[in-house]
Amino acid sequence: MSLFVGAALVLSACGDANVDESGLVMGMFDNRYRPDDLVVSAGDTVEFPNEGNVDHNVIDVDGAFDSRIDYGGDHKPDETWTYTFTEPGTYNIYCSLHAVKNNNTGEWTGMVATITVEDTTEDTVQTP
Ligand SMILES: [Cu+2]
Repeated sequence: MSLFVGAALVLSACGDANVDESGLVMGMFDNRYRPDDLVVSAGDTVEFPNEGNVDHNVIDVDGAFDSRIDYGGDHKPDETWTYTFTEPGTYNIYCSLHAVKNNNTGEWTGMVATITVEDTTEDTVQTP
C-alpha cells in the first residue's frame, strides 16, 4: 500500500524532480527525452526508463545502435532499456515514433537527444 502511494507521488511530481542525479539516466517521456543532453564516460551504462504513458525507443542517427533490435521492440511504459557506451564520441539519438527527419538537411527533430561519451583514459593520472 505505502509503495503504491510512493510511486504515485513520484509520477505526479513535476519540473525536474524526475531527473536522475547520477547522470547515467535519460528518461523517456511523452514525447521527449529528459535530460536531452547527457555527458558520460566511455564504459558507462546509461538507463533509458520509459516514464511516459506511450511506447518509445532509442535509435542512433548514425546506426551505432537501435534499442528496438536490442530489446525486441518498443519500450512500453515502465520498461527500461540500458546501453553501455564503449566508444567515445557524440551520439545523436531519436525515437522513431516521435521524431521526424528533414530529408533536405538530414536532421531529426522532435523526440531527439544527444549523448556525449568522453574518453576518460587520460584522466586517470590524477591520484589521491
Ligand atoms: Cu517516443
